[in-house]
Amino acid sequence: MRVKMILPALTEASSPFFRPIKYSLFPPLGLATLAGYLDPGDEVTLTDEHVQKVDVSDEPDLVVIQVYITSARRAYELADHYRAKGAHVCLGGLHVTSLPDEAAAHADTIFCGPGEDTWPRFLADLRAGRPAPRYDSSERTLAGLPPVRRDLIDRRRYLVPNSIVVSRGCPHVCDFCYKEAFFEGGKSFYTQTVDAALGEIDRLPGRHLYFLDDHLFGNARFAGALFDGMRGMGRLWQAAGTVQSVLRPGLLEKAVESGLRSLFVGFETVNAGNLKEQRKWQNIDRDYGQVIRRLHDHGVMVNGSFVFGMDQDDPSVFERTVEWAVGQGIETATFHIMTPYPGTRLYARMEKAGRILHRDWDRYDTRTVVFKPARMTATQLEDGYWRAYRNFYRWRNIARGAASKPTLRGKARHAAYAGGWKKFEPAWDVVIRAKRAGAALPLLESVLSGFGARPAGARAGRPAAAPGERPAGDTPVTIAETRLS
Ligand code: B12
Ligand code: SF4
Repeated sequence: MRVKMILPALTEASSPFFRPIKYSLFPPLGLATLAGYLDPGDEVTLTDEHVQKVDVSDEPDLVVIQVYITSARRAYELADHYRAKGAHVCLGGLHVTSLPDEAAAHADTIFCGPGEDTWPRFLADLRAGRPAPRYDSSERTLAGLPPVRRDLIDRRRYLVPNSIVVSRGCPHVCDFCYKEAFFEGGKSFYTQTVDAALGEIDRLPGRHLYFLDDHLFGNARFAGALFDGMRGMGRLWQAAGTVQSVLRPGLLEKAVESGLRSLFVGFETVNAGNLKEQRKWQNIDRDYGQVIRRLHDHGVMVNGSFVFGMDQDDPSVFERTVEWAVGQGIETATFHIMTPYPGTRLYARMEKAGRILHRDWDRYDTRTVVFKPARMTATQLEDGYWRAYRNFYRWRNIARGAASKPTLRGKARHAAYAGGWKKFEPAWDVVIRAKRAGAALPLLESVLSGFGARPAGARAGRPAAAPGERPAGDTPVTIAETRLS
């Protein structure tokens, strides 16, 4: 069987004019996972439109497309094209799960939820000549997962070819998050076995890893055993974690010893009221400053994630957030405009209140306002979002953040990491066009490792700061107090 797998891109990512590095970071892991279930005799190709053109002149038997909200329009266009040519077209992924009826109009078969149970079932049905129009996932396990078909990925095109997920979902229930809707009908947080995860890590070449798990630290027992197993492997890794998990005693230390050097942390907002509204319980009353100090004390760089436009935000939120983040010495920040994805509780709430402005999914890209904000205009929100990015990444602010690091090496690492993402975009564009994003990986590794330094917290005999411990005279600041007004 000739199988064509496609990860379509949103318009910006395939633009002939300018391509941000973020679209050349990670390969299409979801599709490479599904490819693992195909037969050895199947002829399979995997095209990631973020980094290569889709050749639509071929005649595959089966077309498999992963649909995100921002790439839905393009996904449907490709699906219609291949259906007209007689291929059996499968659509799955987050957006299909949110709006199955919309997707079904463009597919022979749709898939809701994760694919590990439904996809092998479909393949068996297809080979038996009776494929169903819809499959809903209900059995949630990663046991017996076949090896991810990384051989289908052109590693040179990605800055981070070694992306990996060892769990699915998250134990929390934030209102704006995709995950409750996607995992409906079964478990919404589960992990591989530690041995299987270590086995997959072992198969990855090179040194650097990026865990794309929603919450790698979500099951402390699993995470602790994983980090123990990784110790001594010589890895250098990045991941995402919650405020709460950073404060948990012991786990961060193990992570650092096994190679953690940068963590994406969902702070989300500097307004405490927003956290209650969004049911982000795990962040409420946490000392954000302590989280950052603890990470920095262990030599872990912080990518702070912030969402603008929640109902407690007024036009002062942008400056207050940037000022707080720079003052804390956060190395990189990712800002988002709050975006109600269909299927989430946030969307239902907004829709009921008549606050959804349009359903043009292309613009549900977290940079465009798609709902009516409560305490500012849509223009104020969008302008403020861009201003926050510009201000956070001004050289003056990068220098201020770097100055907060105690050593010269630490200052240089901060400046190189923060500057590297946003100040050299034209250089990234050239590298991407030359299909050589992977060539910059040694540079990333060098910066992450602090140019060869061992992080303070990982040094033998030097106890790392425990949660609750703080330098004398340093006043605790909880999220409620981070308001600068
Ligand atoms: C890595 C990542 C990226 C990477 C690369 C994406 C990639 N190569 O796949 C980059 C940086 C490019 C990116 C960009 C964006 N992203 Co992104 N990203 C992720 C992240 C962190 C991990 C994705 C991943 O690899 N998961 C692991 C694999 C194993 O799972 P999976 O891909 O979901 O695949 C499984 C199932 O979905 C299913 N499945 C998927 N497709 C199909 C098809 C069939 C036929 C079947 C049977 C099953 C199936 O089976 C797979 C195995 O279980 C997710 C968070 C998340 N947990 O999903 C956000 C996430 C997908 N991103 C999101 C967003 C909003 C964006 C951006 C718009 C952000 C922005 N402002 O730029 C852009 C645009 C994306 C686009 N192209 O349209 C949202 C999507 C919301 C939505 N409803 O679509 C998420 C969920 C983050 C969030 N919490 O809000 N992203
Ligand atoms: S902690 Fe993150 S991944 Fe988990 S539900 Fe909240 S937003 Fe989603």
